[in-house]
Amino acid sequence: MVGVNKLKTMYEQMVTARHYEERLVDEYLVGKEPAFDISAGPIPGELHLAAGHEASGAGVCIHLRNDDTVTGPHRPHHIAIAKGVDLKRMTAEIFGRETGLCRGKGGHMHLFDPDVNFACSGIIAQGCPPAVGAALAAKKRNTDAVAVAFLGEGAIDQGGFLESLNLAAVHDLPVVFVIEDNDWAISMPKDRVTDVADGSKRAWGFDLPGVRVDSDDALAVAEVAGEAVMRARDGNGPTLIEVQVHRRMGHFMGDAEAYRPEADIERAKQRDSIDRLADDLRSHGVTDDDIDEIRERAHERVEDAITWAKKQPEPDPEEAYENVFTNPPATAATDGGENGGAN
Ligand SMILES: Cc1ncc(C[n+]2csc(CCOP(=O)(O)OP(=O)(O)O)c2C)c(N)n1
Ligand SMILES: [Mg+2]
Repeated sequence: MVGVNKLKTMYEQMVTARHYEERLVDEYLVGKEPAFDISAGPIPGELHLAAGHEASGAGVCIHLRNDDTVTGPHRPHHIAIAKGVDLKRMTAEIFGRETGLCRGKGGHMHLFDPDVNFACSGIIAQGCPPAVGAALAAKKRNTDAVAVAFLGEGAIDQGGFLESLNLAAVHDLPVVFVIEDNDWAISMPKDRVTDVADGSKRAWGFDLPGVRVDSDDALAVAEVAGEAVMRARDGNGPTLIEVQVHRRMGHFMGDAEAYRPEADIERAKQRDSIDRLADDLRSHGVTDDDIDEIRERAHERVEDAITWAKKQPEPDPEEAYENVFTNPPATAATDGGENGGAN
């Protein structure tokens, strides 16, 4: 049973994530007209928004502590917020500022917050092996920390995911894999890449429990995830969960979605896990005033983070040479590139 206080926390996280992304849309579009130059404006680079995925991040992370590890995909904001990543430093990272989580070098797909053990990556399924590593470390250290890897349904044929399931199973590791099934991998519908409609069945090949949550119902996600996290914490091994979410927007900002049937876009807009959770809260006796107060608090926090981030300094260009595996040879800056530039 997930109590009303946890439901309220989940609601706040989901509202925060949705409003955060609505505000990022405003900021992202600045300077990108008339030609869509993704490097222009205050938020450079790609931006993948997770509106419609919030139930999965909040429903899973409500069971996690700071010492539990989460690895996320290229669409990470809702998960990062639910895991408790510092919203100001995350925003500064997205705006490419010096005080960002990665000193402005990673952007929105590369958010690393060691204080709450969160990481994400633009490479799909990439988070699975590190989550297995974190789970192995927790087990070797005799702690009851767990790890959770989130990935999209478009990533479940990646070798890294399947190898991770195998290692997790064979070593009984405290890890939970969460597939966010939004039916699309960029422009590729799920049924064109797999005959297995229920991705949680992949668990069967590894003799693991697999559970699918058929709708983006945050309460249902929280109940299933609660069992999986407890199973991992109690030393009883991994679980694979698939959650049906929906993509309310394009794959990334600037995606005209010409490939997507209008009816599918409409269907996604009709379903709103945030409204659904508000109804659940009302049925637990939470008043509309309480709900409004939560929304206002979330909106204020988002505004504070964005205002703060925009005031942060840009990194010094020289910093591009720091924290990298290799640097260009000393001559590269002066030889006009004749020697091939970076090695
Ligand atoms: C290993 C790898 N191959 C290809 C890509 C390019 N790519 C970026 S997102 C994406 C689709 C991801 O779909 P899904 O996993 O379902 O996540 P969603 O975007 O739907 O949330 C692809 C193929 C990549 N980032 N990494
Ligand atoms: Mg997808």
